[in-house]
Amino acid sequence: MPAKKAPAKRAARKSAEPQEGFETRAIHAGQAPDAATNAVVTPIHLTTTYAQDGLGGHKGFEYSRSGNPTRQALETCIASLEEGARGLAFASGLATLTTIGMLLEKGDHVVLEENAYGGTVRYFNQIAQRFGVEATYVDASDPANVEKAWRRNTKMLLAETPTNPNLKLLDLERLAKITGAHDALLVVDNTFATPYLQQPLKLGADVVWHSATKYLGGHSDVIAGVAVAKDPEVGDRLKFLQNAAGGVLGPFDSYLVLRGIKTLAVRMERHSESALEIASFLASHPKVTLVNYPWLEEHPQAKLAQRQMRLGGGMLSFEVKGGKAGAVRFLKGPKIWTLAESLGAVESLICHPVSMTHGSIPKEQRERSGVTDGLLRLSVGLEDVDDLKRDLERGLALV
Ligand code: P1T
Repeated sequence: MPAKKAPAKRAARKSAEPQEGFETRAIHAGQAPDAATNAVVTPIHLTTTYAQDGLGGHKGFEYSRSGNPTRQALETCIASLEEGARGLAFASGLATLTTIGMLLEKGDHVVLEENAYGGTVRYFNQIAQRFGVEATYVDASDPANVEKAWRRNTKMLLAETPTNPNLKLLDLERLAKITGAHDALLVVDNTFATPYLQQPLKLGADVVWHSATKYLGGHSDVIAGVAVAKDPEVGDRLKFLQNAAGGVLGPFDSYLVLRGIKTLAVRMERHSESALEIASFLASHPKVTLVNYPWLEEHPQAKLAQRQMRLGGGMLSFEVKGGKAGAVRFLKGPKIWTLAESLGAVESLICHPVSMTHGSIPKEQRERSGVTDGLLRLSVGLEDVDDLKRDLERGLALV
């Protein structure tokens, strides 16, 4: 009957349209001009509450913990960039992780990549354990280690790739086969790569999350986190937890992350270009003993990097002669690079993971995962790359 066929035709035409490109979605997804004023920039809705049209009557928003239009714009945008069913924004990267952790129940077991951000490890070592969730840490770059650690009650595999701070890669397609076979969730921290360089959901992950404090925000001026679920059902469970546990991102901070995301693609191109140049410079320097950067040909997982990522990203780590003493001498040299925690913004930062970002991990666990006393981590910013190299040379001259 014609009346029934017409909608099917329309649907077919619609789905044949190509998806808009990443850069277009970064600028427009969830950010149509404001319905009330036609403002092109998404307004910052500071309201906590919304007028109701009588009992039970509201137009999508009732209280800003449950939903806020500025936060919703960010959540829609990040869901589009990661190509998942639902995006959610939280007060920090770790608030995102703890909310994802609430998908677990007492008696559950998780497997974690051992070379992960120190705060992720601390959460499972010191908090989740108190609620009856046990964690086993493995080198997940070899999927056989994940299989070995698997138990009857394992419900989640937490991956981070590239890892912080050793820039190790995990093969997400292979890990997704393992979690798929066991009906468990593959959760990926995509902070270092960003959706511009890597899309874990397309490689089989169930949930992807970020410290949006880093590249998504991009300017060292906001603490934030986001998660995207591939599947609407998992998205609904996370949405419930976001509201019930309450670690939401505020409207002004949501605006800052939205604004950062608009330039994500061009920033990641330049971060990656400069980081590759700096990694090559360090790799050929006589005072440097190790460089970890996935886009270097000599990186042991260079092939996987090229399959899984678009470019190498802006993070690298390295060691100089003399171990920790050498690193301490090096740190006295640079003037442009700032010694500071965090990463992923316009300015270049150096970090000594053992005394900063990974200080809360027990020494033995830290060393097993390659976080040595002499390791230095660089977040390559957007300054002139020749200035950055000259500045590193100032430190290397002191080693
Ligand atoms: O700091 P917060 O927004 O809560 O995000 C935590 C976090 C999660 N995942 C990764 C990969 C991270 O690097 C971080 C935070 N990292 C630093 C502060 C740092 O200097 O490594």
